Amino acid sequence: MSRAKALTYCAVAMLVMGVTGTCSRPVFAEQYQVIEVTDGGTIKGVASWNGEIPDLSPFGDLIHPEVCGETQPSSALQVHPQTKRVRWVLVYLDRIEKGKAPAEKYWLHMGQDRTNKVPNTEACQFTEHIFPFVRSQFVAMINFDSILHNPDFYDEKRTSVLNMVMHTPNREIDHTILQYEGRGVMPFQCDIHAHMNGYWAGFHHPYFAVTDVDGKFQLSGVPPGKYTLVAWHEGYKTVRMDATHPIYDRPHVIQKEIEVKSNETVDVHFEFPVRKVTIE
Ligand SMILES: [Cu+2]
Repeated sequence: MSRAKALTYCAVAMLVMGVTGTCSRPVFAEQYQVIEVTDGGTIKGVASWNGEIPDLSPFGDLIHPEVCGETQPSSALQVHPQTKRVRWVLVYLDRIEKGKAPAEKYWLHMGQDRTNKVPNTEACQFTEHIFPFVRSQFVAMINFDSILHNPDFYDEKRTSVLNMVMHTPNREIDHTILQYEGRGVMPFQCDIHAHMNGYWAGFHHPYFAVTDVDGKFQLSGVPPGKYTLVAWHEGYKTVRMDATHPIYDRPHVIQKEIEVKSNETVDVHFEFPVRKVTIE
């Protein structure tokens, strides 16, 4: 029962878009208790695209082409051309009060790790383009590139709540500043490099995942019960520019009611987009 040492976090009414407030206001607080989950089930599945795949223009005229290259693809919509699977979908349980322990820390990597200790890193990119974490835990950031990146985190009103200047390569910086900031899935960006955009979300529980290049996700160790499972994909149509950074239209969100049974697996299929979007 070591895990049953109940950690109770001050946390948030998770991902209620548009809700404001801080953790010190109990009306928005939720509590999460870490328990030993011995009979948990698994939720797994895929996200796929239905219809024509919009062709988003890559970013050109990049600053620091010697590191970043001449162009960079848009991360706003990545659909595999053959399988039509969708990457970068955030899948999460809407509410859960008891369950497995979170990770000790949640990593946001940027740049290319030339030692390959961290897989799938790329120069001038956030490895975790979609960056969920558990608010009670450390957020750890590291920049592998020889040039400066500054992850700038915005809240739901698009006010900067944390601007980290990462000028020293390979130096880890841990903090908990985002613990009480922002509600919902919110943007972050590198202010220097227009193509470096992402989204962050602080949860009070660790039941979330992001779809991989094959559109797959998995949540394990889920206590048996009924849940609302949410799949969130960012908007991908540029509606305006903020300096050199594109601002996209509203996200595509799907909810499904599911039941998890002891030691069983629930298969879920999410199909995007949820509405027709025309890209000129
Ligand atoms: Cu940058």
